Amino acid sequence: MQIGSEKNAVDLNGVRVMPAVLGPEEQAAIVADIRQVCAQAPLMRLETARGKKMSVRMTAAGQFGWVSDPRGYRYQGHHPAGMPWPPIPETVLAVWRALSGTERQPECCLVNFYGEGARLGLHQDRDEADLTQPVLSISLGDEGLFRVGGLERGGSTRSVWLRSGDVVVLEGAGRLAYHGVDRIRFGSSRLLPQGGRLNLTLRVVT
Ligand code: MD6
Ligand code: FE
Repeated sequence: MQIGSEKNAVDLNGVRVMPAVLGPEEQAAIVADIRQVCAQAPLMRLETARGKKMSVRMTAAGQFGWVSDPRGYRYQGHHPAGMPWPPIPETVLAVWRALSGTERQPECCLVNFYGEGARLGLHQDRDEADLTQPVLSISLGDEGLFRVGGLERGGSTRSVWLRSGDVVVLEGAGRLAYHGVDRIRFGSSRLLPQGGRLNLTLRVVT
């Protein structure tokens, strides 16, 4: 797999945004693999701890998946419907190896699907045991408006449109930055014939 360089990387409050890292063929190969993941471990709309259904649909691959329900949120070793999470596809692992900058392997690939109108509120990724390990995300399909703040809620934020093939890494000073997706431009990409945005986040959990 050919993975592009980081020469156009931009820094957003310590968060590394790398535009156009994956070409059309790499993107299509990852989508095909993620379709298999979703066939084995179906996408679902999780409930937040406050009992509201999220607009983003989620599933996962790897030893752990991230789940949320009225009992709270956590990593767990199986899909809420009972099946094990499928392995992380090799096409996705290749992106991690090329760009994460760590020797450790990801233990979770969280799969987020944004249909029309879906969004993801500002949050920190802090449920992992070793916060010196990066989190890497791959954007596929429709464009999404990614908002990045600082280490506290309520500070100033900056936004960037993430396009299909872009990669974001949260590491170092940016590892605990607040971030979220305000909205997507539904139908802006033809990678997913029915529209929508896929975002994969890879993490070391333990
Ligand atoms: C998204 N991304 O782009 C949501 N988290 O749909 C994330 O929540 C995220 O992009 C950790 C690291 C990178 C990310
Ligand atoms: Fe996140």
